[in-house]
Amino acid sequence: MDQTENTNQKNNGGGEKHGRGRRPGDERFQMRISTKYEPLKSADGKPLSCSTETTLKPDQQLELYRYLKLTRLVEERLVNLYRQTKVVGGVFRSLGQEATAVGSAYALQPQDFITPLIRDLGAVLVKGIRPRDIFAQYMAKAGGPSGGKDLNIHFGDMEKGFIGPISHLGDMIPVMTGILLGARFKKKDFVGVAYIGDGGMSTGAFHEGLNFAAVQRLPLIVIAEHNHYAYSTPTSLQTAVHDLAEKAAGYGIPAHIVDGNDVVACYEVTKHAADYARRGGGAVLIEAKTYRRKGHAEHDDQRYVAAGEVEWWETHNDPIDRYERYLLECNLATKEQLEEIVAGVLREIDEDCAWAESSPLPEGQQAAYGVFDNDVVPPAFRPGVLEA
Ligand SMILES: Cc1ncc(C[n+]2csc(CCOP(=O)(O)OP(=O)(O)O)c2C)c(N)n1
Ligand SMILES: [Mg+2]
Repeated sequence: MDQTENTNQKNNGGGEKHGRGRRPGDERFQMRISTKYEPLKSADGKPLSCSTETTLKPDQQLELYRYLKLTRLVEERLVNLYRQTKVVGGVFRSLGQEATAVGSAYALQPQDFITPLIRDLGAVLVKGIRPRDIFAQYMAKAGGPSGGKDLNIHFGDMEKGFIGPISHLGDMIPVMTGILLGARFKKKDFVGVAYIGDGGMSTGAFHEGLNFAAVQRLPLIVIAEHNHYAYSTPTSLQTAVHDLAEKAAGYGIPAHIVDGNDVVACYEVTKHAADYARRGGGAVLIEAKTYRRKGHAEHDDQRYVAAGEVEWWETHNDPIDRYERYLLECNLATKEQLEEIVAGVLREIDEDCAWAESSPLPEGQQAAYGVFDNDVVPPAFRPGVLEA
């Protein structure tokens, strides 16, 4: 496939979109941005639904609904635990953004890798992590994935294909690029999805990682979650581009803009990018336009957000409301079926949360292992120091 096969391209030849400082008609320069899945305004004030053009089978569509609800309800339970001071550290929500993580991860194959960040719990759940692991991890329990040694989403699972974040800014881009280069050397065949926020895209590591992946034509898919804020900084105050997809031009790679609140579109666009990367096309940038309805973390009161903004998104553009509307309008599910799915999710959450709450914290000495290399660290950090 040619890299320029994307439909509805934004390029200066077509006059649709001009890069800053570029002269119209300069044929050397072409922005390869597909807008096929970009957000559309609602027609006649009709409530938004999802893309109806899909290759998803009916049972997969119901499974997607389950993952969306699972993500939201696991996070709601985490907030509940946080308010009871049972969580060690902060709680980061993906409220309003669930479709981006769920839809994109669902488009991957089991051997593919992801590097999820704080808004991507949905992708971790799609990769096969159970709610009990998440609860135990947030409460720093011995039976949690990191055995009580780290917090919230700071854990990975190589078997299931996801790498724990070393940072929430640009750093996972070069990490995933390195993984893909290593895979090429070992003749392993998989694609990698690296998630990144609008703020993280303005850091140096993002640039170096994506540039290298592009030059090497590695099968890297970068999903840029344009959620309007980086901590308290609005996107317009930390980048000069309007569409984050424009940045792809600097690396010579194609880009897509997708409605990040349309789970079907997120699935389709990622599948398209993954097929392209798998066939040897190289790196792809996907900008998912979405909105962060909560603060950076639970402690953040969002005083910097304009009055009514969050409420507008909640009422008019909630990804789960939209997907429910789609499933019902397309006769893919009945209201009762959806309620049954939610009841099943709640049962699983209750069971897993009870298990995690009743699980022990790690023994002090046990928690000191696997943090440093105990053969080379100074004596003060060796586990023995924790003995009474
Ligand atoms: C080097 C460094 N500086 C600052 C932080 C704190 N920090 C974590 S996430 C974040 C903002 C990320 O914003 P964005 O990339 O838009 O992602 P979002 O939270 O919106 O998903 C900041 C400043 C950090 N983790 N590391
Ligand atoms: Mg952001």
